[in-house]
Amino acid sequence: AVTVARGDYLPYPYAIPSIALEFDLDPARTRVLSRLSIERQPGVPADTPLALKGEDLALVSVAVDGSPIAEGGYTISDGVLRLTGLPAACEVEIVSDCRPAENSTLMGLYVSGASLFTQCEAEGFRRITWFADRPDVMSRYRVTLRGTRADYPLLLSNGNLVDAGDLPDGRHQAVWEDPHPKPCYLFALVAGNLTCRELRTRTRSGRDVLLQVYSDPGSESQTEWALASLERSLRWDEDRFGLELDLDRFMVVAARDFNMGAMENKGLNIFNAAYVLADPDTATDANYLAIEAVIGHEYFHNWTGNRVTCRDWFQLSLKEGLTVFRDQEFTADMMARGQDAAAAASARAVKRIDDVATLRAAQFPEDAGPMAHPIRPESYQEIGNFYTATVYEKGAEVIRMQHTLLGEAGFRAGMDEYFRRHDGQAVTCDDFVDAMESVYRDLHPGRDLSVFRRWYQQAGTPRVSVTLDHDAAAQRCTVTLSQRNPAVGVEKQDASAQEKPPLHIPFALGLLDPQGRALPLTLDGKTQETVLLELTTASAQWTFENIPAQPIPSLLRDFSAPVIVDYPWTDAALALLSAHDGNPFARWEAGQELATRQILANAARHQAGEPLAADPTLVDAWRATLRDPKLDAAYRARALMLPSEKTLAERMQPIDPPALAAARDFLRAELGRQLAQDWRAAYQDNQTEGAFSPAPGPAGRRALKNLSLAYLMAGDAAANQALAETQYRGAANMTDRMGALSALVNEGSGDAVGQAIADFHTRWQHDPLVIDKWFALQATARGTDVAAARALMAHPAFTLRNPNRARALVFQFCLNNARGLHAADGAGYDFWAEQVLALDALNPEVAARLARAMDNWARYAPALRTGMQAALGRVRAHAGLSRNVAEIVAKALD
Ligand code: HT7
Ligand code: ZN
Repeated sequence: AVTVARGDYLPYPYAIPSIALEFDLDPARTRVLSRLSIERQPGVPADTPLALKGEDLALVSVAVDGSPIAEGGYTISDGVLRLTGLPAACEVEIVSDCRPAENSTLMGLYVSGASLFTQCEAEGFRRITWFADRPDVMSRYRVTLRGTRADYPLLLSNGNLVDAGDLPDGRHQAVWEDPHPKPCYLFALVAGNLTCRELRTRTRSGRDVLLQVYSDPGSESQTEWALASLERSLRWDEDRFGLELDLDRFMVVAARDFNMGAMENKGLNIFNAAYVLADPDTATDANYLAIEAVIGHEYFHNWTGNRVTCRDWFQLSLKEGLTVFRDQEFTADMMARGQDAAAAASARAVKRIDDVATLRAAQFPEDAGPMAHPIRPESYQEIGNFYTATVYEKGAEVIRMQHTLLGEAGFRAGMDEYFRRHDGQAVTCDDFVDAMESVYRDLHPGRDLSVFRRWYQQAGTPRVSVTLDHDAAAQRCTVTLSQRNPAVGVEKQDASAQEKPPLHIPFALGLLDPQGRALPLTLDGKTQETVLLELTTASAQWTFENIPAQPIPSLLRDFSAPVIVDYPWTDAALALLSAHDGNPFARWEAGQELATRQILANAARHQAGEPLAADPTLVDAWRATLRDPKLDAAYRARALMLPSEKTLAERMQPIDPPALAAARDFLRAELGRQLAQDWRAAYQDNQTEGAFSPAPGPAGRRALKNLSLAYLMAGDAAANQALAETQYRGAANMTDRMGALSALVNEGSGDAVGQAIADFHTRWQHDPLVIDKWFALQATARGTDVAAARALMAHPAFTLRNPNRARALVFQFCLNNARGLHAADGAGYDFWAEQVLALDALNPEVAARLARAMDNWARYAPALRTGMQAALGRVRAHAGLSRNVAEIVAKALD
């Protein structure tokens, strides 16, 4: 396998300032004519070939300045077309054919339903035409689309529609011009019969713009939220970052078959329909929230990714980490708007909790396993494998730390400087930090971000240990922070690199007195309840005066850095923080830590065959939170949820998922039983009446109500099943219907369970996104084993070809049903291997994501480890494996 290294970057020897593309659209065979203006870069030797990449293309002809080049005048090898002896400036015309209907990879030009779509990031454009398929080659595009009106009444591409009309042969055509030079990964076309919802609005500089959302005919009633989210995104980027839409028209198109969430093609975003379509009957509150976030994310890419793009794919986090940070802030601002200070702080904490929970469940394991990589990777075999939680979510944390270090105004000044320096360019992560550092140096003379830059080159989650020395006589408390950055993943193979240099860690700290009151802390002449300690060395100390008694520390407030904190907590201290910490994030964290300790202790008891126990400290803490009238419902729903099995697994060595699941289930049942009255009260108090709204208030009430139902069912299913059945039947929205169905499927018994499953299917069989929910719920249900998963796969509605459907069933089973996957007979591992191979034959990118389910096999209990390793070995031995899956399994086994 060929490994691409970050250090091997060389500029492309030719500029391609413009490209004219002509498509004769036909699902069986689409002909693409590409006319490239070519200019050799100054200083490049004249005999340097023009090298263009192509994949699964049938070449028809090549011409230079109008003269056909015969075979022999060019070479094709290893997917590269090379032309030599070109004049310093010329026009190259290439005609080739591709086969969209046969393209199951969903990269390049492909068929979904009756429409044609494209996906070019990262390296899909080479499946459309021969080109310099790399992000630093930027061109102006003119695109002509030709097709039959019957099949393709709508012909869309990037930019502005400059011409349209009928053709003499009965077809019609549309001509699009994008005024902004762009890399080819941002090219898009859509052809089909789609319905459109649109609105006109005015940018803050007074330009009229058209916003459009396209989707399948019949789904027009489901696009209102997406369009409104798009308008909110436009306003937010103007307000918070001063960034305005630079196009007359911005289109979002929903595709039923899509490898990821969405794609930010310039002016023509293509979305997975799951992140566009919503109405109260079919979409949950979580779906509404995700749609707003993804619409925002893709819209924000228009500046962070499109106007300023990546020099090479190693810089992916330049656009993705930054844009995730921007979408997180957008959601937080939307959740907090219109609220008083306390409610806004709580709403922001809810968003932060959700993001940190995702990071811990998805990124921490990645950073501790064989695929560990810095947010700016050093090498790859297949770039599609590096659209990871590390590049996206940890990348966002690295941007957030810069925001924390610079403050809101400083960060905004850094962003302004970044755009002033680099608008229209393809740049690196270093260029971004340079812009931020220029502001940081002004704010903190004599300091810089040189240590901070290591976050871009070091993999692994740092550990920060904290000690507190209280001097009662002097009423002084000294806080010591020490960091460790041990080798991870492939680094472990290098004996000389076992410990990496220290990082620049912003560490937000508060101290509470024994009654739980905040202590004022003085740092750098300022007195505050939260201080920001900047740890830039292996260890450092800070001393705080006027601390009469041993304080309780509130550590890493708001999760100010993506690290693991080690501190010798007592349960009593955690209970106090969980009841009193003035920082809502840290308050949530204390409760989670308390629960984590109890679950881990019970998992150990389970392994030893001892009886499990629920400590009253936790039950009391949960009761206090549940009853606290000052806490809003959305926050309580997060605070009362137990840590996920994935987060818990990171704390167990070796990992034993069945023991963890047993311990977590036990605690859930105990909390459900012992607090039954309180859950019942919360269930009653948090009913939502009237017209449905996905706003944070009602969504928070539904979250707490459905959590209460889940606890009640876990505590005593027989006593509460009628409640779940009534809720299922009477549900006025999908959140409540799914909440009830989930409680029934996971905890219920008798005919009512099967009847509810059947009823749900009958009601929603016409809506693929709802049927995905139906599959996912059953795939992750407590009783679903491999045989049940296989039975679900035999359902006529199941297909591996549709990524959403594959994700709903196969991925959900392999990634979120630990009991099923880790069954003692190894059947789960056989199932996984079989599905990876079946998917790989269709769609390597999606298959490689499933392949990652075995990443951390070496950290599992011995009885499981051998089966996981053997399954990986079987996949690796399979002939004809894609580059995508081969890289994942090789790294897992090496
Ligand atoms: N920038 C987009 C990445 C993406 C993608 C990558 C590989 C294969 C298919 C893909 N679809 C979209 C998504 C984003 O981060 O906005
Ligand atoms: Zn993105």
